[in-house]
Amino acid sequence: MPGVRDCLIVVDVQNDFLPGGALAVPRGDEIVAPIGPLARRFDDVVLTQDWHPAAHVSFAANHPGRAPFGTLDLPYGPQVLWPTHCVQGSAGAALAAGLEVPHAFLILRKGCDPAIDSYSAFREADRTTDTGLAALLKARGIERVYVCGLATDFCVAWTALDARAAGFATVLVEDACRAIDLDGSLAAARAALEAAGVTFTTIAEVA
Ligand code: VGL
Ligand code: ZN
Repeated sequence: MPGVRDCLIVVDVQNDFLPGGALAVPRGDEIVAPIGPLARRFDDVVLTQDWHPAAHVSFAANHPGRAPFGTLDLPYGPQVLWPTHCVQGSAGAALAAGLEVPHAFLILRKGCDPAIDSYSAFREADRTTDTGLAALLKARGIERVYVCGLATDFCVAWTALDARAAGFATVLVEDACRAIDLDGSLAAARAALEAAGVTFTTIAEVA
């Protein structure tokens, strides 16, 4: 049962990641309604919002001749190229209409730097730019982080791995996530999460 030292991070439950959206996660819509009651079990909830400028480096459209879902080598390492998604202020970037978490104390927007992607809510893809979230949670006395949302194998996994790296006990609420699963990315993410000591639970178990 979550207590005062626990925080739930709800990752990127936004229109563009739902069926019909620009970067649709299969069955992503299924988690929207259940996250409401899950989140009510936590006093502290953070929502994240993927929030890119139109000129963002992760958009295939900004690299002439390159197609979505390929990989590009950037100064910070390999970057998957995505369809244009979650452009700042667009309808696709809005939080899903059925996401009912009125008590969330923070909406953390990430991926705002045109030159750096940020799957993780803690650290951008250059692996050095800190969002400040770990320090904020620690200042509020948080010791354990639960993570759910979209997509399991990208923003959820990177957020959970960085929560561990920042010293939080970390629990992934598996049935409150859905995956993109690009070229084995889900299996790879699961292996990395297990190796890092992230544990797994279900909505029903967070009683
Ligand atoms: C995400 C790819 C690109 C995610 C965000 O939320 O998992 N994936 N931007
Ligand atoms: Zn993105």
